[in-house]
Amino acid sequence: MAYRSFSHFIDELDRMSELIRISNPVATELEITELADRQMKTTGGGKALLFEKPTIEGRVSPFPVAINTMGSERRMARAIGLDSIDEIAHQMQLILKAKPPTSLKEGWSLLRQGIDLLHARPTHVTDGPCKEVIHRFDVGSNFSLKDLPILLCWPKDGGRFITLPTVYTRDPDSGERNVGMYRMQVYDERTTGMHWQVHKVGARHGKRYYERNEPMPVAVCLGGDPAYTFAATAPLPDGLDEILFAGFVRKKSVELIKCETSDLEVPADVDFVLEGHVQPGELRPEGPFGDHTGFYTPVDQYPVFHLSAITRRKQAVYPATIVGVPPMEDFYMGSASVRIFLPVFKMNFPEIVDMALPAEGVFHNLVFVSIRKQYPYQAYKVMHGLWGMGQMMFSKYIVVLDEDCDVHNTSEVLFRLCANTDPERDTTFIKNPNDSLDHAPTTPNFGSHMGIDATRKLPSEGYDRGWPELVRMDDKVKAKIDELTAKLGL
Ligand SMILES: Cc1cc2nc3c(=O)[nH]c(=O)nc-3n(C[C@H](O)[C@H](O)[C@H](O)COP(=O)(O)O)c2cc1C
Ligand SMILES: [Mn+2]
Repeated sequence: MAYRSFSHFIDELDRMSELIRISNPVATELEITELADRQMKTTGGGKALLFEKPTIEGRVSPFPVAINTMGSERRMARAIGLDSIDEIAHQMQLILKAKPPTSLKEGWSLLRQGIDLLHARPTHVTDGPCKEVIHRFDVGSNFSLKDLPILLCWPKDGGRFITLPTVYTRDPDSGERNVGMYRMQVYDERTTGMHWQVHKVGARHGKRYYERNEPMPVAVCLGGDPAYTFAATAPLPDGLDEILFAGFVRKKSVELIKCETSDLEVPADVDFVLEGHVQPGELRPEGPFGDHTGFYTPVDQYPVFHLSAITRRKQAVYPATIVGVPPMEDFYMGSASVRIFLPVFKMNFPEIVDMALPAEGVFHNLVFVSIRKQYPYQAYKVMHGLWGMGQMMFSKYIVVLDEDCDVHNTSEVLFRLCANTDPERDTTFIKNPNDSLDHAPTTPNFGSHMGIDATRKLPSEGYDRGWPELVRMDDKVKAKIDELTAKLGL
């Protein structure tokens, strides 16, 4: 199912009793964060919030703010039109099984073709809701970023940040599109930062424009079908178009429309489009920002985005999220990605049973993976494989467990880890790139990573003491006691 608009999705959340409407004025400066953070810290992710009267320096904004709209398992699934994320994971699996690939590269190309065939190809339109109001700065519009209810998230942030933008760029050589979520610090009415980190596709496109010394057209969308927002965060390989992927997950082709001041295309039903360009070589201090690591990321140099126009719906809703000490909304977005792409991991590593990136590890810090172990040192093979796959390269700690361990139960994982490991024997350290936001490495962007083999050890691994058995009750006794407790009403 696809949504006609971001408001359509918000109405759906309301119908599901997953939304709280707040009609009191609430400040975009810190206050929305505090209310949203309390929801995000509620077990299961709390509710989505719609601030009907957000204020900007005391003035009520004409645009409501929606936040935490994907911040629970249920809302995340509904955001891409599903009751459960597993439906789409299953479809990915079917595509891969239709003609089992022999390599990861072939797997991705198969997925691309499969996704393309499942009526995911975008269509092109010449009019749409995102053009209901057009503010072009070259013809004197004085509408600006100051008119949007952009949040000042945390007390020590360097300014206001657009926190849920989808950033559209093109590879100048191949023409391939990319959509990524990169936060944007507001510098003034028409200028923002562009926080694409060095490993991301936006940065790679940017580098090619710098080398060609050509201004880089960039368009940023806010709102519309939440499938676009999710697709922009998904760890797709470079070259797999997020718009194709969004069309596939929502089972409806995306309608694209040309920008007013560049020839980039964006979905016609989004709430706001910020059009503009990034100038080759121009960098500006960005940050600090209360980040998803739970810490303020320090000031660093990033490209600058100059706006040339804003187009929008008449009744636009401004989408936002906050990041900070976990768990936050992005945990549910990341978990959905892990579930959807688990079939791809399993294709490459058939021994993988399940995988979890617990909230405490903020995606890249901690990975739990369970495997069906057959041969010595298989746990190490899996770690090394994962460290070589896309954004999994950032994983600081990978813990490999036996197939009967529930990796989504951190307490069970810690029990296995403590009980099953000899620290020196069962760990390995490697060198790999680190997430740019990671403040722990001595130098940014690279460092050491640790793998822990918490699986049972085999005699063929030199363990000849006979691995003990886990203490478990008999199934027969369990069944009998189930009956008894039911009878006793316990
Ligand atoms: C709420 C949120 C904020 C994010 N902010 C950034 C950011 O500022 N910079 C960045 O490089 N990645 C950020 N990411 C992660 C990227 O969106 C993610 O790595 C995505 O897969 C990148 O797409 P790409 O491979 O097309 O570049 C953010 C993710 C989320 C969920
Ligand atoms: Mn991408």
